[in-house]
Amino acid sequence: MQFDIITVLPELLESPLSHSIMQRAKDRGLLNVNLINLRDYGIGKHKQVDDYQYGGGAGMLMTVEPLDNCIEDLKSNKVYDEIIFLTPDGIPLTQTIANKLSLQKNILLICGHYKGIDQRIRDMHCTMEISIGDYVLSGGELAAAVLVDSIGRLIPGVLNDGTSALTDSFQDNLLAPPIYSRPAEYKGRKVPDVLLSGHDAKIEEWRLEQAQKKTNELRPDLNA
Ligand code: 6GU
Repeated sequence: MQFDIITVLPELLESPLSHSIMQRAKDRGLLNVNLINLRDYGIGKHKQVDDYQYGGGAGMLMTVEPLDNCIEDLKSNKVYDEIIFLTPDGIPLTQTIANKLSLQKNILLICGHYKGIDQRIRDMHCTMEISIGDYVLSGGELAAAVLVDSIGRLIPGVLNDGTSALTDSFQDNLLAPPIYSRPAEYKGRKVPDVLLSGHDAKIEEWRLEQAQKKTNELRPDLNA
């Protein structure tokens, strides 16, 4: 799977996608991330990519021409399955969306900065607009890293234990149950007996109970 990411801050995306599971996915040839510096398409001597908004208002936005030139350049080499703008006014990212996107081959991500991007880019090029939650980040890069991570780990062969993505929180609309490792007792706190029992059916039953209890307490909206 190939992600091309348009950004004015490629440095911000390098590290988050170069460790742990994402790096393993790259090493295995299952994931490739190509960062495109929008500055290379900037206008004039100062390679400008931003300007004030028509109608007035605080803050700059990313202008239409550098983005359009950049996107057209990329499109001339490749057909994208989705062109996604990361924005707080997009649809909220869910596990269902990550699952669907993990089946695609080529995805182009556009990271906004400042106040956002000229609406005409969204109208001309974007097939999806995604938000990672109801709060505002200073740019789309961290959101893009979150999106690539959530999708990348779902690509078949990326996780070592092929079933482990299936037991994640949200995969079944339940929060994950508590988990424990050695030692069986620490500072007087004991691992629940059932987990040491070796009784698989009882363990599964306990985990489901705990997951349901936690979901009802913290996220009743998930099984509404
Ligand atoms: Cl995708 N971008 C920005 N700038 N802020 C956000 C976001 C995206 N999702 C939540 N907040």
